[in-house]
Amino acid sequence: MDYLIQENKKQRNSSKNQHLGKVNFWEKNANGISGKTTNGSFKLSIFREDIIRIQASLFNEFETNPYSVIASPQPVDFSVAEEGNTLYLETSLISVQLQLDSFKLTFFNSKGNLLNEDDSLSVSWIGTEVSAYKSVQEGERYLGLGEKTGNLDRKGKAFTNWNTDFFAYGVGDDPLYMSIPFYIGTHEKGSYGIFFDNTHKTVFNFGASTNRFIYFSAEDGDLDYYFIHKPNISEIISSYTWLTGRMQMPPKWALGFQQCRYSYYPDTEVYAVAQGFRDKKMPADVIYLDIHHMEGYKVFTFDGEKFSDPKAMIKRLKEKGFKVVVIMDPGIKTQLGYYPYEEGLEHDLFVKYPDGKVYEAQVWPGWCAFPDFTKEETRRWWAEKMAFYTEAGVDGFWTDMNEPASWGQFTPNLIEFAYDGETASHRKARNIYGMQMARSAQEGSFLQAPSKRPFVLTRSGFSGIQRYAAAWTGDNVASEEHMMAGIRLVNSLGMSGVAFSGYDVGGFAGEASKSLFARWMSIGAFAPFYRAHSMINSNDAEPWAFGEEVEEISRNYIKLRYRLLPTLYSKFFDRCQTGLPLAESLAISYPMESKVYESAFQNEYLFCDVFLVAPVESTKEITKVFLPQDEWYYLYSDQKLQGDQVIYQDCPLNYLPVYVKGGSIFAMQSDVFHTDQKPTGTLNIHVYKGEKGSTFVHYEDSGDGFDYQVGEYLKRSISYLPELNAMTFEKSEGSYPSDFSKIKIYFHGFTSKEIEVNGEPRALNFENYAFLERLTEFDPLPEHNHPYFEIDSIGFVEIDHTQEEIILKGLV
Ligand code: NBV
Repeated sequence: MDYLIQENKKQRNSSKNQHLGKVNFWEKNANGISGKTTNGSFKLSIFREDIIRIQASLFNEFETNPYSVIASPQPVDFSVAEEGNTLYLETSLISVQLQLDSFKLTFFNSKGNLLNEDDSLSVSWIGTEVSAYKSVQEGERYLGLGEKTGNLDRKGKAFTNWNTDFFAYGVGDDPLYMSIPFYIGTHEKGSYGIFFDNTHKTVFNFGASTNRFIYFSAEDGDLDYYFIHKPNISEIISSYTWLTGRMQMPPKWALGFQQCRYSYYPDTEVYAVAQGFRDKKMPADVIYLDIHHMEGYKVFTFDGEKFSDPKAMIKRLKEKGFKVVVIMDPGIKTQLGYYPYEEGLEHDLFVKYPDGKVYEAQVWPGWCAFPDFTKEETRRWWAEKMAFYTEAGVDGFWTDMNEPASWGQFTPNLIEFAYDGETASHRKARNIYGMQMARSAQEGSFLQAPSKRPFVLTRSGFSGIQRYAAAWTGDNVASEEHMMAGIRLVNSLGMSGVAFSGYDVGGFAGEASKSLFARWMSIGAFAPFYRAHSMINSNDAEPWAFGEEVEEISRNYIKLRYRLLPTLYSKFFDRCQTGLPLAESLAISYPMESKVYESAFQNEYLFCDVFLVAPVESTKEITKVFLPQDEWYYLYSDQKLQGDQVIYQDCPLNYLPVYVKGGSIFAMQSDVFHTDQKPTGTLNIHVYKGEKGSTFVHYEDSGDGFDYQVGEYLKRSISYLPELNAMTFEKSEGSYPSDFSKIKIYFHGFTSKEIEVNGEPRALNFENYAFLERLTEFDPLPEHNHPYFEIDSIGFVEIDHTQEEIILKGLV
């Protein structure tokens, strides 16, 4: 042990702030530079032109972080130069200046605009706690940080990352179940992202109780962060997901409506609920088995009284077009004779105290041991055990309580985890535990059903969780403010790499009013993950349990979701390649527009690139909506609205304010009642006149399995080119036989009566068109009637879905 380490050991025990010190030595290496300072070591590694990793430690070696980052440094041209007190490190997109006497880092874009700058305290320690202090740029706003409550702009607030089971959390509470230490800073001079790769408890303080700086800190471990810069926020998110991974294409059924309850039992009730959807002609794809499916809450068991023949039950559900998702909690009852416990003991698979005794805490089954999912053997063992469920026909897995949760909510920090190779205490391992459980569940699904795409839904997670699972926002509450808060949580998760997420529609805890449930069902139709769920001992909460009006509104929006499946599925495929969110906060495309951050408008988002959703409480009849620059069409009537204005919008319960962006294209199909049902052979393409055009890439495949990876897909770019008054359907790519033999194109906002199709003149046909069905007037009093919107006389043309290029001209 050299002098430096001896000295730092002393310092690390002190409670006084210790700065990294001045740079005494540096050298260039293959990916950047590394060196020594008075008090420690540092390294700047270029991962790509747009990503630089910054590491600093009080020791000579840096800690490895094996879980989140899956990318490695790419060969990149960069330059290094020393001039006076400054070291310059430059790629084509980022230039970093390192002040040698103070270890102060400043980041510029390629035009020399300052993006981000350390405060002079730069990198410092108090004991083991490491912090990076950053100056605040003029007008700077902070976005993202994953599953965090509060405002879209995080300015003025501090947040803690410490995965926490938080039943019925309040809309300002922190921390919740999942930690994603990645945020985006944005100001006049540009935007950047910072991912702090440290699984200890971390804090991000964006100016709470101080006006000098913002900072992020970790209880222990290195300062290890990635600085990302690209001109646009969406590109920054894409870069972050290049680093930490992207979701894998889910099975199509996971995009359908899902019904959950804590808990549906016995089997006859599960059938009744599933049959309810079919009888009521409400589309649905998934039904959940919550913890009552187990015997004494023991994972990998079925309660024989409640579910006498699970295999037969699941088979019958499948015949009705339902998939079954089962809950898995990590706690294993410490009961001799219960095989998972005995196997875990035998093969040393549980989390232990430092003296080797198995750690036990209480959860649903009573005293439990906890599988150490940070150990490969444990993940594999769990994956093998999952045969219990797949053999019964289960299709998807729901990992709950994986923070990990236990009664008492206070896990002793000394317990030890394998941390894949370097034993770590609970302080370092807690935040990563849930993600490793989800990983194991995904591996189990691959192992047990290799020809099916896994579907895992997780409550807890960390950066990179998107590779393994979809996420939901835990135990929310049936209230208007929670409905709105959930939207921000999902939008924030989207900015943090987790594209596939949602909230318990209707609210988990408490009772939703009729109107709240109806509104939530309509908003949920525009969420990436669409599931209704509710708490034990609460009223029935299926979409027909709130009376006829709510039932019809719910049916309308679920059906709209299913008709939109060609758009959703295509966009999911796209997001698997780009890592971008499906529900995009307006801050992503309009970061400099201050209206976007106002409390009245901060919940608005773009869904699937084309729909501006302006969520509104169910208690309102009229609401203010901010339409950003661009042109917009009110979805239901085609009323054209100029952007860059605030409008007053009527928002009766049966119409959620949704607008289509001018110039955009989306695709629809006929009604289906679950995703395995084939639509009629007509693909409906909707194109909206606008000054700017767009391209919609229509993607099809069989909806499950992996044949799409060897060419069994169909992909076709459909573009609207306003400058040429034209639309093009490029030649299709791939060998999947399309579900559609005809294309019907609806022209929204155009006045043409005749167009040209591949050079031949074609007169348009006209019809009235409605996105939602008319509600039945249950109340005979006319003043209680529901409004009904129809687009009058919209022009359309039908063409054959040949795989060859198609050109339409004369669109005015
Ligand atoms: O398994 C029961 C519930 C589940 O329904 C919910 O979605 C989870 O977030 N679970 C939490 C445990 C108990 C909650 C009171």
